[in-house]
Amino acid sequence: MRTTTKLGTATLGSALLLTLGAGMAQAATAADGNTMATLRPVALNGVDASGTAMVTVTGTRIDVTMAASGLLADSPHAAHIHFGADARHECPTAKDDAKGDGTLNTTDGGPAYGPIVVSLTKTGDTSPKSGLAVDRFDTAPGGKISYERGSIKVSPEVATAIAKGQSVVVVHGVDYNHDGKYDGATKSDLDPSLPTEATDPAICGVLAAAPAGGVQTGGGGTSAPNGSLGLALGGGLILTALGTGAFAARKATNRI
Ligand SMILES: [Cu+2]
Repeated sequence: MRTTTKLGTATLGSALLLTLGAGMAQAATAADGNTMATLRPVALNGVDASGTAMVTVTGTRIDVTMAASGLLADSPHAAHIHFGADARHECPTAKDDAKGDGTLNTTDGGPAYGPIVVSLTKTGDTSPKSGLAVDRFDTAPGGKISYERGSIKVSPEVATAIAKGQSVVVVHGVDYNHDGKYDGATKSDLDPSLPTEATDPAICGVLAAAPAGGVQTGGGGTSAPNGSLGLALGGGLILTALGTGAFAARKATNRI
């Protein structure tokens, strides 16, 4: 009886140690990487804007740079990283117009990109709670956003999702009637005190995982026009094929 109990305890202890060990190894290596998104107009919403975003993941810390132009000038543009485990990890298409009114609001976009996981505020909190903190987002002087923020803490799950290329950057704020401000009778699906123009998605891009050094391949940096995406992705794929040995070496280094 006593022997059985001892054996049971020892077995449980070993299993626990193994589980802990595996978890720690995963936390140290799983969530590092560079990602890049080309931001394009969201389907149906008639925005003539574009941009790029880059996110570097280091453990559970992310560093973000984003540039965009063509947005409604001098108006707050909520911007987020979105991710949902059961989302498609994509930008929405015209088929996502569930309400059938000819535009895509944030609810329509949900199945494609999931809920907010990081609020790209300029100051203060960056959690989903700040998703509509309109006084802390970039106001796009001249229609342009030039955003840079480092050391944003995220959960291990979010860090891993971003590094794996499953997250999506969305910049919100659409001036449907081109009158230079957010207005109109339709209220936001997120906050009925705001017009839907203030929160509808304007530009969007999937943060694709890039091999180290692959981000520069397009040659355009943060001002890369839309047309260079194919080149950037193509170059990245070639780099991936060529870089398998280098990647293995880098992985080995990471264990030290
Ligand atoms: Cu968003």
